[in-house]
Parts: sequence; structure tokens; C-alpha cells
Amino acid sequence: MSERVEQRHDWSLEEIADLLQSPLMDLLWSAQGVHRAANPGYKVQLASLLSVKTGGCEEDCAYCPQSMHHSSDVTGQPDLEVKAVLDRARIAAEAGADRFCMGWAWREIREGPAFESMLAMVRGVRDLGLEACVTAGMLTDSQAERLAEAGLTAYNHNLDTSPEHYDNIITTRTYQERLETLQKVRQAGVTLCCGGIIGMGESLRDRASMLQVLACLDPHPESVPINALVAVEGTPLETQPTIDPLELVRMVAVARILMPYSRVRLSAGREQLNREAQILCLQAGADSIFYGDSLLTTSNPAVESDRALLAAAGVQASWQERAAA
Ligand code: SAM
Ligand code: DTB
Ligand code: SF4
Repeated sequence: MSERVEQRHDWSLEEIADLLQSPLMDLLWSAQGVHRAANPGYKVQLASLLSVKTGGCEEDCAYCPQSMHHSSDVTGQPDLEVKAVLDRARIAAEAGADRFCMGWAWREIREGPAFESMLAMVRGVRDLGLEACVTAGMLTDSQAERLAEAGLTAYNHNLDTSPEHYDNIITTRTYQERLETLQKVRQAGVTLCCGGIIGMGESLRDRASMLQVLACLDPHPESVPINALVAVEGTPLETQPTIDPLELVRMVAVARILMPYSRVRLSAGREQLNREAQILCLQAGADSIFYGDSLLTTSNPAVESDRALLAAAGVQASWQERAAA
């Protein structure tokens, strides 16, 4: 058996900033070493996303088309029903997804029928043999416990950016509140999905600082989504220039080195990348993609093109591994 890769929780900002700006070939070499040791066989998990409650959110996250503070085309929609959600989950499972992620455009989870439906959705998704992930804002200890009892695999709550850049992006809740939400999820025994976004006007030190907060969590989040900003019309970040794809490659590579056993998810923004840039991200250590024609409110590459992408890269999706077993 191969040796376990060391997991550290004491990375300094300097070390991370140095990694982020190291020569690309050296960075890829290091990330590959970690990735191949921690993920023998190079498997990639496919996760599908569905927005259960879309739009009309009271938070002011500058990147988000679902905020009621912005003038994007996304308006408040009624919640999807349990059956409609489970029908979509079944389709995702048939297409080869392993994980089904459901989103609510909420500041925090609300008690009442909508929460009961959320629990029923989690149970239903688990019954289909899929991992279930929910992203719905802040929560209480008791809500985290009830989600755990329903079988929730993971709760997604992103840091989004560094503590230093955060106030330029969100004013309606604090970084500390985010960290407390993560703590509650952990306490309930649900795995953490926590990452962020690049391309929101942050500096290299901000990127390093966000990665430092993530890597200093002990244990590391089991899942780390790295998003590139999708600059949606009507949001305050609509005019942000698209990032150089190699910056995303670097971010993925450093996340992989810092958190060897976490799933590093190449998340929003893949439509801005050509096939070769996405393959570089896989090579840098990304071991999951969002799979299906849409993210929450924006589009994602088509299923057929993602199958072709994985085939071109010569990596197996988890379902192919199951089929071959
Ligand atoms: N309301 C919940 C929350 O904020 O935690 C859940 C949904 S929220 C849309 C989930 C995550 O999607 C955000 O934290 C952010 O990282 C990501 N996201 C939202 N809009 C994005 C965009 N335009 N580009 C990239 N990532 C985005
Ligand atoms: C995450 O970090 N990215 C996903 C998932 N977690 C919930 C969401 C991306 C949303 C992109 C913008 C949209 O489609 O609305
Ligand atoms: Fe609301 Fe989440 Fe969008 Fe922020 S990211 S505005 S909390 S839906």
C-alpha cells in the first residue's frame, strides 16, 4: 500500500503565496505527486446541481445573480416540490452522477414546510444511492443535526474569498458567521464542502489567504469547490475581466498540495475554459466537476462534451469505475 501523504494545518501565508507564483511546471509537478499518491487511478467525481429555491435572496453577495439587491434577470421563483427534485436526481444518477447538490437562495435555513421538504429531498436522494449535498446559507445546531439524521452527506458553505477582501464582496453577513456555520456542520457529523471564487478583483495574497483559512481547518474540508467568477449582467461584478485560465490551474494545484485528500472541485466558470485548460486543471489535481447542463442559474458544459473531455484526458469518472468492476 502507498504511504499516506502528510496533512498539514499550519501553512503560512508566505508558503502559500510562494506556491501560487512558483514556475508553473514545478507547481504542476508537485501537485501531480500529491494527487497521484492520494488519488491512485485518477478518478473524477461527477456532481449534479439543482436550484430548489431560486432568486429573491436578501443577502448582497456581489457575484450572485440571485440577490434581490441586484438587477440581474433572475427573479424570485416558487420552491420546487419534492417529487420534481427527486425526478431530477434520478435523471442525474442515470446520466452517471454520484452526488446531487441542491441549492436554496436563502440567507439562512427557514423552519417550516420548506425545511421538512428539504429533509425529504435529502432522504430521497440518498435512497437513490447518491451522495446528497445542500447549500442553503446559515443554519442552527438543531437544523444541522436533523439534516445529518436525514442522511445528508455534505453541506456547502463557501468562504468565497479572503477575510481581507470579504467586505468588498458581501456586507450582509460576516466572515466570522461563515466560520461558525462551518463549525455547526462539522459538529453534526456532516462533511464540509467549502471553497471560494477567484476573479472578483482579489490579489494573489487574497487567494493565498483564503487557501490558508481552508487548509488550517482541522480536519480539512472534505470538498473544496474552486469557482471562477461567472460575471452575470446586473450584478456589481458584471464588468470584471475574465481570469487567465492558468490562474485557475494554479489555484487548483495549490489547493491540491495543501489539502491532499480533499475533493478539489473544478466548479463554476468552466464554460470560460477551453478543453485543454480544463485538462490542465484535472492534471493539477481537480477530481470533481459539476456535471449537467446547468449550475444553479447559469449554464455549464453539456453532458456529452464533458464525457468527451474526460475521455480525451484519459481519466475515469467514478461511474465508469463502478461499471468496470
Ligand atoms: N445561499 C447559499 C449560500 O450563499 O451559501 C447557497 C447558494 S450560493 C449560490 C452557493 C455558492 O455559489 C456561493 O457561495 C458562491 O461561492 C457560488 N456562486 C454564486 N454565484 C456565483 C458566480 N456568479 N460565479 C461563481 N460562483 C458563484
Ligand atoms: C459552489 O461552490 N459552486 C456551485 C455550488 N457550490 C453550489 C454553485 C455555482 C453557482 C454559479 C452561479 C449560478 O449558476 O447561479
Ligand atoms: Fe443569497 Fe447565496 Fe446568492 Fe449570497 S450567494 S445572494 S446568500 S443565494
